[in-house]
Amino acid sequence: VTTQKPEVVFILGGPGAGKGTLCRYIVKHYDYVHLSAGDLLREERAKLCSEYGELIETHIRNGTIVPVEITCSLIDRAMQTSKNPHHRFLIDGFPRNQDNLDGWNKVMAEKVILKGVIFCECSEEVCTQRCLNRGASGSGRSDDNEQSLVLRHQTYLKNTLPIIEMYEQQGLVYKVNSMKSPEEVFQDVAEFFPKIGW
Ligand code: UP5
Ligand code: MG
Repeated sequence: VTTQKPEVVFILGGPGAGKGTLCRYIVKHYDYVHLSAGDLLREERAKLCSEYGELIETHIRNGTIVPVEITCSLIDRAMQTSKNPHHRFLIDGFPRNQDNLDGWNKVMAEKVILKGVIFCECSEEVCTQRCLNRGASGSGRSDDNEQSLVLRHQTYLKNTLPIIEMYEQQGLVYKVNSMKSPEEVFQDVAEFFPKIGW
């Protein structure tokens, strides 16, 4: 019924760990909507009328994190305009730091049910190589270069890992080794996903 709160699963992990790829597999098999915070920010940046375009681009290029008010309102809007009648969302690449977490807790946490956090574990070397390969094959992403990747990984270690650890203490984290092939990563997730999602 319409009063039912949306269910949310966060997907976290380093830059290039395979969050987006895993989400694309999950939505093929389960009734979830994939919302990538990074994709939402890149879409917002691309709008000519956006007042945040330059700010977003600076953060993306430097691997730093956009203020939560911007990101959270994009996620909120995307959830509200989604046509999924079951209201289940994979939120990919968020929350990435304490500011993100505080902002989410303030405006969103009460409106949803957080079912769990999938943590894609992947070495820095593999993450970086994946993004460099993607850049070399024409991703067009302004952060798929060596300089940005060093910064992205630093931000991940310093700001995002503590958020994952906090969720881990709450018993919400499901880890997956995302250094395997995409199919294998999905198979591993499929083992525990029904425990999270239903
Ligand atoms: N690939 C994927 N899985 C593979 C596998 N199992 N085996 C072999 N190859 C695999 O994959 C990356 C590449 O690796 C692809 O070429 C893929 O084919 C291959 P992808 O699935 O895209 O990995 P993902 O973890 O999603 O990598 P992404 O680059 O999107 O991660 P980031 O977390 O760095 O990027 P995001 O878009 O989330 O954020 C970008 C920036 O936006 C941030 O640095 C930040 O500046 C900003 N941002 C915020 O400020 N706030 C937010 O809330 C979110 C983002
Ligand atoms: Mg991604």
